[in-house]
Amino acid sequence: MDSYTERVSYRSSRLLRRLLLAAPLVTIATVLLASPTLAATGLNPLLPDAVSPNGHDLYNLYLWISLPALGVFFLVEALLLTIIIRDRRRRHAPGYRPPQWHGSTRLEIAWTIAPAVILVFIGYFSFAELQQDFQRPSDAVTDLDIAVSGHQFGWTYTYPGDVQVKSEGLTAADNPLVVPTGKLVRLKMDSVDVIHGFWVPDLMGKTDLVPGYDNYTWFKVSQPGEWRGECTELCGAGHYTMQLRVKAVTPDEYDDWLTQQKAKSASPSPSASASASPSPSPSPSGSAAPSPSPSGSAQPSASPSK
Ligand SMILES: [Cu+2]
Repeated sequence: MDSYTERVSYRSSRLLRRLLLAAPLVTIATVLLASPTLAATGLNPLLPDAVSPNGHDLYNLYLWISLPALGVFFLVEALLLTIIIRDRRRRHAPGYRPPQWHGSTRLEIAWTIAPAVILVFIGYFSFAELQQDFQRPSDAVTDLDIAVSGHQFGWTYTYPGDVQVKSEGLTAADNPLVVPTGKLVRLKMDSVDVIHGFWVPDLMGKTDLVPGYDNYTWFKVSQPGEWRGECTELCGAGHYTMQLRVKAVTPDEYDDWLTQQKAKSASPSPSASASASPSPSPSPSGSAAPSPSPSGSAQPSASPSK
């Protein structure tokens, strides 16, 4: 390699190194800048907003886990930078050969035990918190029971009085799960086909919807608003369409809304309305509304008789 080529390749590798160094910084800056905008839409790329007790406990858990994680990060980075800067080639004579040694029993024992202790600490608190998230609170404290049923690809919410709301495909924004603020809401979850996952990060941890098995989760939203979520189990080609919206309104608004929904289902409109009628009258839309009968699990694509 002549000296010109050497110079050019040295320069381009320096440029490459600078770009590689800049990339993570630019990414972090972008996420930080976009964070408030995204949070306003109910989607927070950093930490969820935590507007329910479960959400709040999960938020605290994130913070507690972040402490050892940040500690380890800064320790490792500091050691790495020290070695890179202190032992860089330019600081030594040409042909310098560093001392050759390996093995340090004390160090190796320390860096085996320390991470194990940290992981036990994280595991203990995570497990305790997640157990709480799945605990079915006693009926005495539950204000409202809503059944959530998942299917490929959408959600059916059944409210007291058999009022059903269907959120099909990408219609989550139009058909949110409506809940009253300040009330303890218990969700009973199941699925009619494959395993789905219900997750609204601001409100609760993930809960799976398993066919033939009822899972429970609960939450209490402290303020009116709308929060987004997603199905968190890869459940098929339309998985990405299984978006979620939870809308919290004041108890009075909730009562009005429920009355409206009841009236709607009592007089089914001829148009294919998004809210399914609980009566067995034939639905004008092709999708079979899950009726309470066992045959309700029939889903157009899954039914061979169709
Ligand atoms: Cu799903």
